Amino acid sequence: MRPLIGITAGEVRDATRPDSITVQGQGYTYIDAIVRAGGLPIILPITTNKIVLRQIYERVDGLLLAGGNDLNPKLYREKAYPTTTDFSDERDATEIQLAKWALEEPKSILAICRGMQLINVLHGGTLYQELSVDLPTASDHMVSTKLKNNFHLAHELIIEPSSRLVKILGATKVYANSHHHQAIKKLGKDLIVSAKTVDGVIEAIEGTHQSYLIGVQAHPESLEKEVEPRWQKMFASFVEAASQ
Ligand SMILES: [Mn+2]
Repeated sequence: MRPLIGITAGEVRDATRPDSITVQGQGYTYIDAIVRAGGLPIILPITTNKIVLRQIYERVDGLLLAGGNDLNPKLYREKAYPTTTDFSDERDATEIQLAKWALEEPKSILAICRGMQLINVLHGGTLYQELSVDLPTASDHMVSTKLKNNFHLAHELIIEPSSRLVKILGATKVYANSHHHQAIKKLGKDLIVSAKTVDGVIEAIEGTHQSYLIGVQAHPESLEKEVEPRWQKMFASFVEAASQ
């Protein structure tokens, strides 16, 4: 049997229909990347019922913390900027609980975009709420979103030679898209920075312990099929680690 990879759900709202019920779901790209990497993808629902969540958690072999909306800044003891919007306390609470269990056990974790920010906050780190305000020297990290292009190669990541990521990808530089207006400010405890862009923005992190914990700020699940296939190795390494 292939390992079962739980992908956290996002919330999708139909703004044109105020009466519509919020949908839980996740993009095809995450599902397809896990299928290609040899895993069995399953979308984990947002629920505040801890017993239900725990029983779902126990069935999965690996946890993929997906991208999405901003985290509630109260999680890192800050008030929300006007541009920090659309946060969901239910989604935050669900993912924090899943990540805590997976870190304790440990189970393999791959954390993408918002997921990487959540891992950092969970380790006591903080975020720049708005890069254009808090780090004006940085390049535009919303460039791929503005171009409406998930396959856009926005910038090169410079990968730390001693990192796990460099061994996995077999490269010290790799291209990525950029869909984030927030980024890691203070790095959390027991984490290392494994990649940055030339402007100093943290683009990947990993855990210092033996267990598999990798976070990336970009959306490599949109690139791994053909645009930057080196990212396939990261998904494959995650699925492989989850199968152990
Ligand atoms: Mn970026």
